[in-house]
Amino acid sequence: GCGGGDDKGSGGDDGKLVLGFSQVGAESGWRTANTKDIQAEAAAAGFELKFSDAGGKQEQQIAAIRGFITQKVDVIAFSPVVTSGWDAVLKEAKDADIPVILTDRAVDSQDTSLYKTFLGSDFVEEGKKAGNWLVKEYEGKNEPVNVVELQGTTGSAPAIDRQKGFAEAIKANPNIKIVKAQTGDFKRADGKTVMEQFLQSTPDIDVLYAHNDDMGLGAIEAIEAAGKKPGKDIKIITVDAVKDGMTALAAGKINYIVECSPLLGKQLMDLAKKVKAGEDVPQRVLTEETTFTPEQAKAALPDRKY
Ligand code: GYE
Repeated sequence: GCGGGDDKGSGGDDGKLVLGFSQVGAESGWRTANTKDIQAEAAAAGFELKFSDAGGKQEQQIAAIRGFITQKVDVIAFSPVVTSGWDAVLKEAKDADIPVILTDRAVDSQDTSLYKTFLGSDFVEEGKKAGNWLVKEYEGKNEPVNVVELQGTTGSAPAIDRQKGFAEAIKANPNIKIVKAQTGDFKRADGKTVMEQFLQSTPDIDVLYAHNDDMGLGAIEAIEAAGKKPGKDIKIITVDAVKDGMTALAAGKINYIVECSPLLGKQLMDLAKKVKAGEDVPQRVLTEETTFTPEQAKAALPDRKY
């Protein structure tokens, strides 16, 4: 640094806080919006951002984090692709005295001193909101309701928790049955191919619950190709509320979306500043979210930023 003794601890040559961020990949519209927001907010905060895209691979995330440790960045943040297998690299960061912020997704490490805080949504709650809507939709009816579930990346926190919350919400209604569940890896193309298989193997699907908008949008293509009407012949519930999802919701092809906000950048930069300064931060920082019906989507779409 060049500002004398008071810039000690700031890793950048020019005294800027250096943030190393390891992103999952670019699997969905949510992820793209999340990446853009983090880049924009890092610039707005005057931080130097070292951004690394892991292409959906845990080994690449671990390598990126090790790289950040070698480069002695001030703060490391990352969105773990899966929940397990992080203890060793988190221990390395801790031993190097570099604070870590979990962003968006959780890890299953028992030792919570391995990271400073976890910023992101409550995915169990999201799954519950999706299930509660479905229960309400079929209230007072006893006919069987056949649900197929397109799950997110296997072993990821949002896939585990959205499955769990949904199952809890519907469990008191034995007529509502999950007849098929498979991963579509949070991707549009996979959502389409898995839905094609569901449609071939299961003739009477009433409802699709997709763990994100992209998989739901891929499934809509498969449903239309099979000569059925998405939103009518098959009701569709998704999570995220990105613009493409909201557009399909407003058009009646999706029936309900549970919001999951990708705009974590501002809160992440504030937390990075604080952990760098050695200030206390809460162990858990939750994002505020809502839900959307088609009418609400129509009203919200003109101002939707992502
Ligand atoms: O819902 C999905 C993305 O971790 C909350 O990851 C995130 C999820 C999001 O691929 O679209």
